[in-house]
Amino acid sequence: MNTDVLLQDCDVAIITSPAALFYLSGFDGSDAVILLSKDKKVYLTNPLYEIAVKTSVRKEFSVNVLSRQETTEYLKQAILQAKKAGVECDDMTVSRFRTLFYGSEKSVVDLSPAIAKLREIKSEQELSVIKTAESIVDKAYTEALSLLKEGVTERSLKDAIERAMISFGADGTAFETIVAFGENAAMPHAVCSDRTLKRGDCVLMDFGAKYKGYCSDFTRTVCFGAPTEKFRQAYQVVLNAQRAAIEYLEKGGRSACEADRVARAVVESSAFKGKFTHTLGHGVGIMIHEAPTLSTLSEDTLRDGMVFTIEPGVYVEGEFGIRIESLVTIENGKLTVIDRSNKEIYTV
Ligand SMILES: [Mn+2]
Repeated sequence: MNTDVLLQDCDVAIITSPAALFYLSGFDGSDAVILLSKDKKVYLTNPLYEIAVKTSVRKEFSVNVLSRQETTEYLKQAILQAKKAGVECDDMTVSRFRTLFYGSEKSVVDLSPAIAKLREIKSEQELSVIKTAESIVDKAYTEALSLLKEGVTERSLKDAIERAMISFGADGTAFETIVAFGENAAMPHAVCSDRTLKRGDCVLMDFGAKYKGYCSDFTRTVCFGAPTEKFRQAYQVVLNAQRAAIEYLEKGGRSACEADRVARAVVESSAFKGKFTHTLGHGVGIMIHEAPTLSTLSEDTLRDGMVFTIEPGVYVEGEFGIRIESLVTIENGKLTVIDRSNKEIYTV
């Protein structure tokens, strides 16, 4: 991997975030540090990972097994010898920064934006892993639908979805699964409870698989029993909002802010004005939320190799919430929707 861009403004780059460690080396053992300079790529780890690093860290790195104390000394020396040192400001704690830089008058370069820029463009191999991760959630969703019965609790459905993901090959969950029934779904980030499923409830399910270090992300909302007219209307608004964003991208539109705007305009011109209370989407990769950002304030341009969500929603307090989330990518200038599950209104 070409990491030259990280040494553009500094002569030593200190990498500490688990996501960047994994991205650069293939392994993110806790407390590891990568140190990059013009002629060296060093992976510092502690004795807990001495065996694991032999097979997991890419061969371009020289591995150094050190205690925590020794790592600190090693980094301090490297910083002293450098003119400018780069650190990940989004990751490094103030206390660690103080320990490493105390007494030195080095200027510090923030590497977080450059790393985000590297990570937002996925290689073919990364893309293929993410597609597999999303195919796992498609299968788990089919299983989840078969479990919707009167009296099932949010918590038990959550458990079943997570077990299904594992049984279909996931290494774990990409984030805390959301299962919300009826009025609970009006909270976009609802926490699972023991609430039981009743006829007339909506069922919002938002979940993702972690697979080979990469995340997937997926949301569907279905009806348990006949939907009210209001729900039906709101559902169509959310679906139309998602379609508007997808059509914009299919026609070659590449402004993240414009994608958000066209989707939001559908909701704002409906009876559910003001009820789409979050951003349209986010990049997905090693982390569940990463660059790019699809929002009204985003300045990001959507490009080949990016993987991101399109997830409009409508939330009506005390009644229901609806979100439809797809994971998409741009390949050779064309938009591909990665998830395959049905999005039309669905009644169990
Ligand atoms: Mn999401």
